[in-house]
Amino acid sequence: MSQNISKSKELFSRAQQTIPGGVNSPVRAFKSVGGTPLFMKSAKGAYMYDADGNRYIDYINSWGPMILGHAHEAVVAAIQERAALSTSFGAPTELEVEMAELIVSMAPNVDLIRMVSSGTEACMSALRLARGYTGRNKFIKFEGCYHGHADAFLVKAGSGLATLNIQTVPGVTAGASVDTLTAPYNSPEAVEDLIKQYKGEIAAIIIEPVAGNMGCIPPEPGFLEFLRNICDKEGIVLIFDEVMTGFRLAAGGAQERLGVRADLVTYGKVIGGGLPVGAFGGRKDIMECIAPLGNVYQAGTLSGNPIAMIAGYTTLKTLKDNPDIYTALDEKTARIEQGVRSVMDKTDIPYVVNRLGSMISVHFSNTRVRNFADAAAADNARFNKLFHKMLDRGVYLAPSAFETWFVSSAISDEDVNATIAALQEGISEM
Ligand code: KE4
Repeated sequence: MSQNISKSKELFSRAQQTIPGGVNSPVRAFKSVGGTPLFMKSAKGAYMYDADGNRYIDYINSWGPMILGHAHEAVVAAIQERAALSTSFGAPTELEVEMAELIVSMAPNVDLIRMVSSGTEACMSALRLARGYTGRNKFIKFEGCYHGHADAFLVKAGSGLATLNIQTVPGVTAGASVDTLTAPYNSPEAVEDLIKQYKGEIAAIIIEPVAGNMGCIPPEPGFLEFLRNICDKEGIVLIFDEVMTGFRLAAGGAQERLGVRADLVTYGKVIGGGLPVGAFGGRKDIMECIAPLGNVYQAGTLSGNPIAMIAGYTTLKTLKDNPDIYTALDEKTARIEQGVRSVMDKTDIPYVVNRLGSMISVHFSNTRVRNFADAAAADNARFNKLFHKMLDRGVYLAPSAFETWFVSSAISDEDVNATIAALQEGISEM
């Protein structure tokens, strides 16, 4: 039962004439799941509408930002009103101060915060800052984690690189990645070995406190605490990349939800409410090394852009003033998990559901999925087939087994029921 997607097909072939691969970000290209990427025309609440008018229950939500659902009245009104006052100044504004104060009031132990325009910029700047603060060069990242596309991070990274199976990225020079050390997620032993081998040389450990770029992989009990302790002992800066988890797992993100404090935190996605925003912040003594206070240079023409700020501010303020949104998000996602289990338990297909809060993923694996190797070893061809079975039934999952599904607060019980019904039908056809 496939939808008519002739307009998307036409737009995709046209797009490929002027845009590499027809998309402005590789994960949108449906490369691993196959088929034609759908071109979206509009969205409202929990639903996206493609160029052919087909409606989809949205589990992408712009890869996380649309936590309140699409075209949220307050966010749209705030953007419309602000746009009339000019879209950019290139000078400081009161709105940026209000945004910084709001984030500091919501996020644990963020003394100072600097706005940028993407998660990539946030992570790139946080790493430079950690290196500048410690005077050390090397850092540890985890296989399958994705921290944006700055050169040093494109080593064993997740998200689109895992989806496209890009092991080494042409153009990332040895010089840019020589100081990048990698360890399997959830492996304290591997981290200990690296720290022993490079004693005194490691500036930072950067981690997605709940991994979302190899499917959803929560930290094993004690893993984040282990990282916190070893960083304290070794004078290493612990960076939580909360671009995905920030303001999603809780108002205070993973730091609040999991009770582990980082030294620096990076944000993106939700803090822009759909507009291009990233940020990095944390301990005062570290953040004070950033220009113009210190010499760790970082800058951006549109950093703190007023339209992006008002979209992010309105989103965060709505979340802060309505904490029951988080309870509801968790409950809805728990119902999705229960529904998946009720369908899958009636089959002989091995599967794993990984979930923490409103981050969830399904892996067709007969072992636990606790790191990238486990996620890569799953029957991802089966996921790719299921993706289209769901899409044909009006349910838009993340188009890769190496991504997390994102739930918005606009999803209704009926939408969850429809999702599970589509899964039931789809699986029975496989
Ligand atoms: P951006 O530069 O795409 O705003 O953020 C990079 C980034 C950093 N850290 C984490 C934990 C992230 O998840 C991301 C971006 N996530 C992907 C999806 N998994 C963005 C989607 C895309 O690349 O189009």
